[in-house]
Amino acid sequence: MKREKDAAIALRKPHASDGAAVWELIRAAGSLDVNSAYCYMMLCDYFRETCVIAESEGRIVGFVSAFRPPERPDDLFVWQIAVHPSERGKGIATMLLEELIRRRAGQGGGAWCMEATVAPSNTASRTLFRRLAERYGTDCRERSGYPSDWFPAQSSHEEERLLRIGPFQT
Ligand code: 9YT
Repeated sequence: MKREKDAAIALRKPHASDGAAVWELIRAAGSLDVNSAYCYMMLCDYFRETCVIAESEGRIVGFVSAFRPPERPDDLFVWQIAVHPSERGKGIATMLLEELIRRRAGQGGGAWCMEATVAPSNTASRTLFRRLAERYGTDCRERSGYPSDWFPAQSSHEEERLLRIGPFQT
């Protein structure tokens, strides 16, 4: 049930100058690979059409980065989705993905799929994508993505399972 005191969530495209705040958000989110601040600046600048910022009272509380894979430009690869720990349970991650779907739908071009990789321990993301597929009446298939032994030994990184959600119709 929606809590009355919750401030409204506003969704928008990012600007390069949001990169540092996005970097802070990714660090706070806890379960994601923290890339460089420069990386987030570039995403916010060169990929702003496929990235979404969620704001509450002017504060960045959610972010999704995505891009169209150059060899399969109809599809959308969702790189990272993050919600600040203080803002969880409000459906912000779903709002971010639905905004991506809305934008993609506005671009036409027929059926397309969303892909993402998720570590086995990231049950929140896995549930998020599975529920999204259910709501849109489409599939969420999972297969091996990047095995843990492809990551540097000293990083002890979990495997990343590949989720493919779709097709979505534009
Ligand atoms: C959808 C999502 O957030 N995937 C995370 C992929 C990877 N573990 C990363 O970049 O943090």
